[in-house]
Amino acid sequence: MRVLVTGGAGFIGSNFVHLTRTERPDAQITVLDKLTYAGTTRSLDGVMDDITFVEGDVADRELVDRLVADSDVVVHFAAESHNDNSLADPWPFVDTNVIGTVSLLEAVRKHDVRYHHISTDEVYGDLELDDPARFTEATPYNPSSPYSSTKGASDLLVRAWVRSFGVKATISNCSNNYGPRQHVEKFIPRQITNVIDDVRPKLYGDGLNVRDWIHVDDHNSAVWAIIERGRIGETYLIGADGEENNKTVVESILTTMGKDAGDYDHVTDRPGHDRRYAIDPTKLRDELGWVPKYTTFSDGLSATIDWYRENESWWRPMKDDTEAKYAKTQKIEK
Ligand code: NAD
Ligand code: TDX
Repeated sequence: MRVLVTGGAGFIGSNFVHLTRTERPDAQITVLDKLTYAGTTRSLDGVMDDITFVEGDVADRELVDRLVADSDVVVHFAAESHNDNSLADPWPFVDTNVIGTVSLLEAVRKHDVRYHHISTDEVYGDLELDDPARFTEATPYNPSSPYSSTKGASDLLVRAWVRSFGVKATISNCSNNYGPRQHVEKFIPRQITNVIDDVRPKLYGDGLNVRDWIHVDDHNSAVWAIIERGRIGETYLIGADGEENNKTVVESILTTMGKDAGDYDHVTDRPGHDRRYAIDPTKLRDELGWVPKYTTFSDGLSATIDWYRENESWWRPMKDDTEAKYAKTQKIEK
């Protein structure tokens, strides 16, 4: 099977490539990645000789048409992915997340190629802390940020291409991922690398916002289950019952790394900060028989801490720029 992976030099896409090389060695993988600030071929160290790597933009229609013509399945991970960046400058989010998705949809339509669209639970907006509800495939779209609204737009485009043009597509909306090779702008790697640098972790607002954490390998095993056994035209929510509030996560990072649990700062809150995300993965589990491997968050977190400790050369080049960007808008509040 010839698999085109967009965004394969980013966090989830690169882990997808590594997992696929290990578990499906017959797959012929081509990665299309623009190598933005968020992508690096160093995330593909160890597999570069076994794949075809193409540096390019998913919004480049001619390039995409050519690559899709030579593929059996497209897995579309490429995106601008960080909420804070989308508040500072929404344009790259529109170009990549919306226009880039249309570029791929038109190519898979023309060449009749199977397409899987990677999306996020953030398209559903947020839940109150005391709401017993979780997101399901039937939850109405209600995104809060430029990032999540462009992801929501891309999902709706996929649905329209399925209905109007019969494109063979599936969509997955996953909760917050953690694991190796995640950019240090994101919550968990930012705090782990801060602690390594003897800098106090930074919590937005009161720190009681809840995220539903899933290990990146569990996300990617679910993506393969959907590609192989999912029903065309369907959406599947991916989650591993991992709800934790941010304060608890920071405290776990600190204590696991031998520091005092209270050794963190509260900083300026994110504008429009979603309160809680929570996924009901019943459809994925019942219909496709998928189960996560990482069922204890603290074990997955410890393994992730070890990875950042052992791979400083991977994250060090991105750390200073990231913190300089944050310093422009975030002040310590207490
Ligand atoms: P990331 O920012 O780590 O990686 C994105 C990759 O896409 C980078 O390698 C970047 O160079 C590439 N890219 C960006 N613009 C491009 C363009 N125009 N053309 C080609 N390549 C381009 O993101 P991630 O966290 O790995 O997220 C991957 C996907 O998963 C995204 O679609 C995101 O919305 C979705 N998602 C992420 C999470 C999460 O917790 N990180 C959760 C659910 C869904
Ligand atoms: O320094 C921080 N301090 C902090 O308290 C950072 C970077 C974040 N936070 C908070 C904000 C969120 O409540 O931690 C939580 C997680 O933040 P992010 O890592 O920025 O993730 P989030 O905004 O929840 O979005 C992530 O999950 C869904 C991914 O970045 C998205 O791509 C994905 O769609």
